Amino acid sequence: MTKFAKSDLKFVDHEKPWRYEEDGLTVTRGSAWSGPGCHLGCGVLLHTDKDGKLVKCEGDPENPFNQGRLCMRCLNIQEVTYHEKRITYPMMRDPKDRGKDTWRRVSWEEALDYVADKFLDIKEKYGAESVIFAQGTGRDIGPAITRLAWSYGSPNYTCILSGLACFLPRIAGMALTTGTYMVADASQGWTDRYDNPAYEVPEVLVVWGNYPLVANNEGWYGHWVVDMMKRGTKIIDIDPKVTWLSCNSAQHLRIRPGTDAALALGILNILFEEDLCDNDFVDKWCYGFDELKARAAEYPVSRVAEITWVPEENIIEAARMIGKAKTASLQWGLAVDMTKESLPASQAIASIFMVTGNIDVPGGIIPTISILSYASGWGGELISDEQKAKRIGLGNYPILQAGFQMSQADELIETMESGEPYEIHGSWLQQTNILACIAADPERTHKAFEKLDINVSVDLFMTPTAMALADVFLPANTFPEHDSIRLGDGIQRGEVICQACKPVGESKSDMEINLLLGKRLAPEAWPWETLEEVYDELLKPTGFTFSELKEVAPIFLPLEYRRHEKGLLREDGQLGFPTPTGRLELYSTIYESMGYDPLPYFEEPSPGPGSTPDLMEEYPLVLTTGARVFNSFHSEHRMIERNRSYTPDPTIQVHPELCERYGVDEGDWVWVENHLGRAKRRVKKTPILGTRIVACDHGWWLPEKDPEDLFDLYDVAINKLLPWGEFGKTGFGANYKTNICKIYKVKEGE
Ligand SMILES: Nc1nc2c(c(=O)[nH]1)N[C@H]1C(S)=C(S)[C@@H](COP(=O)(O)OP(=O)(O)OC[C@H]3O[C@@H](n4cnc5c(=O)[nH]c(N)nc54)[C@H](O)[C@@H]3O)O[C@H]1N2
Ligand SMILES: Nc1nc2c(c(=O)[nH]1)N[C@H]1C(S)=C(S)[C@@H](COP(=O)(O)OP(=O)(O)OC[C@H]3O[C@@H](n4cnc5c(=O)[nH]c(N)nc54)[C@H](O)[C@@H]3O)O[C@H]1N2
Ligand code: SF4
Ligand SMILES: [Mo]
Repeated sequence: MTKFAKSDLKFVDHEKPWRYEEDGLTVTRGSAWSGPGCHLGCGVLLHTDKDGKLVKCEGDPENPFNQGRLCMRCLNIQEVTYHEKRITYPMMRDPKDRGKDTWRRVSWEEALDYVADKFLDIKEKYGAESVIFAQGTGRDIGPAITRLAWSYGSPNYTCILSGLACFLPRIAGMALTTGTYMVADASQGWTDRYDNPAYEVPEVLVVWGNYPLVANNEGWYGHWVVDMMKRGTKIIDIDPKVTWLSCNSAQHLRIRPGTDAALALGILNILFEEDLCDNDFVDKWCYGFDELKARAAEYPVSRVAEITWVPEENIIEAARMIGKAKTASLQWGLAVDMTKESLPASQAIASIFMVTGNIDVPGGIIPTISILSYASGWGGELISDEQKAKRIGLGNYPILQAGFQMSQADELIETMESGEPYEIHGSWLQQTNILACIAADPERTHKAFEKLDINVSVDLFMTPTAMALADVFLPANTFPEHDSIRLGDGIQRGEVICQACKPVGESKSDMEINLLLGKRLAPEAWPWETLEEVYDELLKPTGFTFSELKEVAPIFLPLEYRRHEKGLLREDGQLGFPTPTGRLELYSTIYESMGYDPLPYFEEPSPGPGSTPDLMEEYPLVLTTGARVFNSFHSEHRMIERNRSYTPDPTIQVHPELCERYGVDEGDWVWVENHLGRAKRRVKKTPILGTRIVACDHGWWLPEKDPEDLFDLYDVAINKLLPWGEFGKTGFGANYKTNICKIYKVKEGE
């Protein structure tokens, strides 16, 4: 963790206090960095009436990150907060009744006592490792759930995502070779943003496997891309799909899904062949140049064009743009993670920006520093080494030991089924809708969890997951209903979430729920009585109390460029990067010590045209899934009328020529099928993906349908076409975006 004094921290001079009156309403300033709807933290102004009811949510113009901008999920948060389908009190059901709508209302006391008794009983009989604690995408949940798991004694904190294929592969691919995680510098570290004299926009920004305009992923906002374009930045967009951004890019590389590593190695090869590297930077700060050059030589542009479906001239032009730019930066996304060999892909992509000297410079890719790092959890000291060693996947995937705290999800599912090396008996599912969204092969996942003695779901709504599996439902609440914080996680700022309205019904915040259960499971680890005390404790290293932080947030760490030249990146104060060689490792000594290939490589995505030609006869289309849409967050918002109205049905995007070939038309319902399963989709006729690729949205279920049919989940779940167990050699990466399928019309009555 970065060392700093309270006086080092920077903040915005707010004109008004964190809460004030305006036009007969109370305005509460804060952030949305908590569920639902997002995992980011735009600054918000929450307006409540005299009865404490949330009336509207507006963007905070003083917040340097979003500068007043909000997207529809926050603008419409009040429809979520007051939705009639919210579950507002705890409920329980006989475990024999899983899948049946036989819930009964209970008190918090009864629900929490039941969970605590069950968990403590399992711990005594089988060991604490037999209960797993799973979250979905990162929100403010990190500290709450890790402390709960570790204070209870379970090392099995995870998310039920094959190959942990979201963000972690990119973090690992970069952190193991550079010693830190780096982000594109869009001036987000400066409170005065683009106006700061130290900042320069990059000449070129490569947007790779990402659509930030919709996703705003990992706290990196799409509107920044537009801001940078307005200031002169040219875009190289690497995406199979035609989008607004691709149409406004200098180069659009329409890549075949899952071939990003080959493209990156091809670009590297051109940089080497045409002498477009920053030789001085490479000499001083990179390790393994010759080895990488030799590896990249295996990827001549003709071969890369054939693999990636990107024309040779586009690849050459993109490489030259990057190589010749004063500064070139990288904003990458989920598509890099969501292919089996995602780690070498991210290693190859990151190397492009290392050999061109774009690291740690204004507008380039800059090392992140955290105010408080909860990315690695809260309360690691609470769990014994003996218990820690039992984490599923640790033995087989050494990278999990390198600062990553999650269990490997594929191995976990196998463990649940086989009882080897030990039996799993309980689950705690918090902020995650496993069957409808995150898990591969939801039917297999369903069976694996059905075997457990207890499943607990902490959610806002009755989801297919809770309906199918939970014995206890604990009602969480939305960000305007509670206080919370989130600091660090790679982004150099701290935000507070300030309660603005009365909680609906008996709902509670996730941290409060975990505090109440924590007191029952391990009281010595949860000595606090109020949430404010919890947050004061978490904030101690910043020197702020929670109530002080409310006034000044967001807070920023001071930013400097070229920290590697000043000895500011390594614990020992030496110059260079925090890697074993002190340099950016183009050839990874860490991978080598773990027995992995130290250099990046490309492996054909499987299944796919290059790896399973036999399957392509039956399933001739390449299928990518899950590209984000503005109106919903994963499986959320399906019951929120205004949001749902933009995408009323699950869709598949199909080229007009393909429509003709398969005898389908706009609006038709089709089955999307491969060798593993099928799901229903409605045809969206569009040329944006060409004639070899189709795309489906993810996270579908139909809250308007019968709960006992699991809201028709198994008709529409696209993850039925995805297996467990097809993940990368390192334990990271899976094929969520690189699949195959055929399509045919749904018959009447089906
Ligand atoms: N096919 C395919 N599948 C994918 C993807 C893809 O691209 N393609 N993307 C994957 C990725 S990257 C991810 S990260 C996962 C995401 O998977 P999840 O994180 O499981 O997805 P969500 O639908 O956001 O589920 C969150 C659940 O938490 C509830 N919730 C929202 N806010 C709160 C809160 O504050 N407290 C509590 N307790 N509950 C809350 C919501 O109601 C919802 O039921 O999905 C993955 N699934
Ligand atoms: N509105 C909204 N925002 C979200 C989310 C949400 O559900 N809704 N989810 C959040 C989460 S958890 C995440 S992880 C992020 C993800 O957000 P992003 O990183 O943007 O990921 P996607 O939107 O899944 O895909 C981005 C682009 O990759 C392209 N693509 C597909 N396959 C490939 C491929 O193999 N290679 C390349 N180069 N491109 C490919 C798609 O066409 C798409 O345009 O979004 C976050 N933000
Ligand atoms: S990106 Fe959108 S949903 Fe997320 S916090 Fe900002 S406004 Fe809200
Ligand atoms: Mo994600």
